[in-house]
Amino acid sequence: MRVFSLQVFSIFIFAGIFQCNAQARYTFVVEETTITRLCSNNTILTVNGQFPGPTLYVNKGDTIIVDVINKGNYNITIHWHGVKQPRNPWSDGPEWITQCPIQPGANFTQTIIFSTEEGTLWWHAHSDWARATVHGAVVIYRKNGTSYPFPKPDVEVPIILGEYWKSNIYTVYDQFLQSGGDPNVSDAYLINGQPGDLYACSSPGTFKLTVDYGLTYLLRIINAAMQDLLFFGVANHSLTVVGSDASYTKQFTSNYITISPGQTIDVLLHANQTPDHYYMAAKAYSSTVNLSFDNTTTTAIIQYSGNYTPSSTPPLPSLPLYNDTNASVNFTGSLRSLANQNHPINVPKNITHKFFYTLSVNAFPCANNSCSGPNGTRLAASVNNISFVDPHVDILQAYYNNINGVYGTRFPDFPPLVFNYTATYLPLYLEISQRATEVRVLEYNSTVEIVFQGTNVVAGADHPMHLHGFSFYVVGSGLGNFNNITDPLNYNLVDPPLQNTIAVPINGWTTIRFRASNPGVWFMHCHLDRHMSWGMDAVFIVRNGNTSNAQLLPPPTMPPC
Ligand SMILES: *[C@@H]1O[C@H](CO)[C@@H](O)[C@H](O)[C@H]1NC(C)=O
Ligand SMILES: *[C@@H]1O[C@H](CO)[C@@H](O)[C@H](O)[C@H]1NC(C)=O
Ligand SMILES: *[C@@H]1O[C@H](CO)[C@@H](O)[C@H](O)[C@H]1NC(C)=O
Ligand SMILES: *[C@@H]1O[C@H](CO)[C@@H](O)[C@H](O)[C@H]1NC(C)=O
Ligand SMILES: *[C@@H]1O[C@H](CO)[C@@H](O)[C@H](O)[C@H]1NC(C)=O
Ligand SMILES: *[C@@H]1O[C@H](CO)[C@@H](O)[C@H](O)[C@H]1NC(C)=O
Ligand SMILES: *[C@@H]1O[C@H](CO)[C@@H](O)[C@H](O)[C@H]1NC(C)=O
Ligand SMILES: *[C@@H]1O[C@H](CO)[C@@H](O)[C@H](O)[C@H]1NC(C)=O
Ligand SMILES: *[C@@H]1O[C@H](CO)[C@@H](O)[C@H](O)[C@H]1NC(C)=O
Ligand SMILES: *[C@@H]1O[C@H](CO)[C@@H](O)[C@H](O)[C@H]1NC(C)=O
Ligand SMILES: *[C@@H]1O[C@H](CO)[C@@H](O)[C@H](O)[C@H]1NC(C)=O
Ligand SMILES: *[C@@H]1O[C@H](CO)[C@@H](O)[C@H](O)[C@H]1NC(C)=O
Ligand SMILES: [Cu+2]
Repeated sequence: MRVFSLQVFSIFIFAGIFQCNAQARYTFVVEETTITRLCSNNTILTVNGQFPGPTLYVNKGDTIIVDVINKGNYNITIHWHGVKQPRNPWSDGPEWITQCPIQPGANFTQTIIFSTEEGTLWWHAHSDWARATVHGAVVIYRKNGTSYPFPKPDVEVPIILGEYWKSNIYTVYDQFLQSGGDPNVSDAYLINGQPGDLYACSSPGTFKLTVDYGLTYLLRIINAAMQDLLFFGVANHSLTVVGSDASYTKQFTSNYITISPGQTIDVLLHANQTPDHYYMAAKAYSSTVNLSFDNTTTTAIIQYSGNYTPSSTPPLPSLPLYNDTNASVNFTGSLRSLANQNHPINVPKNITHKFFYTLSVNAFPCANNSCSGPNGTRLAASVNNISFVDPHVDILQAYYNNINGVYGTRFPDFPPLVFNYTATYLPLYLEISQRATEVRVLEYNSTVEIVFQGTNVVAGADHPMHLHGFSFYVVGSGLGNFNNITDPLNYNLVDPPLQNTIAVPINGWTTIRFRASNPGVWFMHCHLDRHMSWGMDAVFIVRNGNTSNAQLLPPPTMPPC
């Protein structure tokens, strides 16, 4: 299948001034493609036949158009992860939240409005589990005339960490829904679409980055995995962190990074070691008790150019143990905004809405204990004990057109029951949640603080929480129960990181703040796909403000429900 991406140059007349605006237009053809990995053929959904999909290169503040054409056999939607899309939820992408899916044979023209983002983001499917293979990088360059807040790297490379099943992802997904248990663990992790040398039959195609001694490489790392936080590192090289989620950070150096599904981390790698070949590697961080997980390691190669005799096998980085929560929390807690004159921060201080959201895995009784969850139960997940149920008409359309009966507006600000959230043993009645489609309506410009509290109901886990439509400041986090007297005293209001995804630590808490200055319907969910599918989701409706630039843009032609 040939693919064309074309540039359309248009002239706008704006406020009496002629502006020559280069508005790029791209075509994303979603289609089935057969690939061979781990010695077996597999038919997967791809964009433009590429896996991972095409990288989008834009400049800060651009608006681009993407024609998404569904030539596959499944419903699809595309989400631009971390792109705030001011006033334009129409093109955000989560199915049943802002649109009905693009059905096979149909198409949808999406407008992607970039604003303050600068650095690395990504795009991915937001329909069932199609994002396993339908994803790609988004590189957002700084505006012309500005410079990086670090020495300009010589070369820039997207590094997409993926998670792969040898079987069709829809088979895995259907079985997961039907059984009521945890999904089958994946067969491999991937770096730029390849598992690497530590798996059988994988060497052909292993990603290799050839480096020149003395140069600096900007690795734009994206965690596109479905179910796991990952540790990543490069043998013998330290990594200098400079950004996360398309926002710059204070620089710090580490031998490894922890990266959540949904998150991006930009690091500088200085090619300053003895010329040789070295592995970069990623593997899971998984600390949930008794949860099986894919404990394999994916690798790619950093190869110095020049004439030398390389060591017989490349050395591997030493990464933290799979259950090393301190290593995970320590890395994530080290992220700090630049918070300087060129990159100021704007943390809301006058909070109008304080929410406390518990994040739990749940378990429902199942007839004859015949489901595959613990003790024959059916697993679920919830926020404030509500397991979100997808409606059959999208919430944005229902809100915009005043369609009744699609959703309720009673999402609770506090959990219905107060208990020791992180106790080792909890009574079984806490395992049942309420299934509902509830949203929280916010007035324009509300200032929101959310304390996410992970619970040990059924089993504690890390929850990478992702908010659409906004970036938020992460002002605090800790292990155990949040203490509403003492913990706020330690909030960082000076240089908190600005993220769109943040891992709430296992049996711990995280506090975020944002200003609801983007009207629309915005999804918030755990970015572990099993938790999202089980209902660890919430929706904000932000109403229009009074001024015209605080109101929703008119809808484009949306896919029919
Ligand atoms: C994969 O498909 C190719 C082309 O159809 C075929 O030649 C090859 O034998 C298949 N490999 C496996 C492992 O099934
Ligand atoms: C998109 O769908 C519309 C309506 O079915 C159709 O008229 C149009 O040709 C399609 N465009 C493409 C590029 O497939
Ligand atoms: C940036 O500006 C320089 C000098 O003004 C110009 O040569 C270059 O083409 C510009 N680059 C882009 C991407 O606009
Ligand atoms: C990883 O998986 C292998 C094979 O199933 C098993 O032997 C090993 O104990 C596992 N390691 C961890 C840390 O779970
Ligand atoms: C992590 O796993 C190792 C090996 O499986 C075990 O010895 C250790 O006690 C575990 N650490 C924690 C904090 O659970
Ligand atoms: C991370 O660990 C280092 C070394 O133990 C320590 O100095 C630092 O304070 C820790 N940072 C966080 C955020 O926990
Ligand atoms: C805080 O915000 C509220 C609501 O917008 C406003 O009425 C109040 O004056 C603000 N307080 C301060 C100290 O800014
Ligand atoms: C909550 O449970 C944890 C873990 O069992 C325990 O350490 C803590 O003391 C308990 N807190 C309260 C207030 O009971
Ligand atoms: C929203 O709040 C910001 C910051 O206080 C203020 O500058 C802006 O005017 C407000 N917008 C509206 C429409 O109230
Ligand atoms: C399974 O049953 C045992 C024994 O009643 C109980 O201790 C355990 O908490 C149950 N697990 C779940 C997840 O319900
Ligand atoms: C603070 O936490 C305590 C104990 O969980 C609870 O009783 C109280 O209502 C909380 N206060 C606020 C303002 O949330
Ligand atoms: C696909 O989308 C259509 C239109 O919204 C919907 O009616 C149908 O149920 C969807 N199919 C699946 C499997 O979700
Ligand atoms: Cu989760």
